[in-house]
Amino acid sequence: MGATYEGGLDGAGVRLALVVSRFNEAVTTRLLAGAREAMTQHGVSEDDVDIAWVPGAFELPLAARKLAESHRYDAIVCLGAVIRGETPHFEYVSAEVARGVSEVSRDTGVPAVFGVITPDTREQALERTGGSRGNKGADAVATAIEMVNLLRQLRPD
Ligand code: INI
Repeated sequence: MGATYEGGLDGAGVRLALVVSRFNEAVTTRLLAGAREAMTQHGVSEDDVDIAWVPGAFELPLAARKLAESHRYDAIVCLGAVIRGETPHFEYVSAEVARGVSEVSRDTGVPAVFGVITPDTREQALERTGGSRGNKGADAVATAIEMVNLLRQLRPD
């Protein structure tokens, strides 16, 4: 039996950049609040976190890429909300953002986490951002920390 690798959720010493979309700000500020709570819970230092705001979810990948390429962060967390019922070009926006964020990870080697919710309605958006179904911003931060710790095991310096 070979080795088993698993990243933990200890955020001490983990440097994060959050990229947050201003579109649907009433929802994305809730994602950000969840992300902040999770960072505190997992021991990420406030000094190790920077935040960049972008106009809409479509702009998340480019800003995430710039931040990843700066080598100043261990992971990038992208937060946004694309609401199906309110977005005529929902499929284009959501698919592009998902692909763009995953390309950042693949191209740079820095984990870029997809903390973008794609609910059918605003009510569902609220449920997923601190309502009955948790907070996807908090989940995204936990994913970022786990990936950073896993990659540190896979590529020890
Ligand atoms: N951006 C979002 O983040 N969520 C949306 O629901 C949305 N809608 O409804 O269109 C949205 N559009 C703006 C888009 O992300 C870009 O900012 C814009 O197209 C300029 O590139």
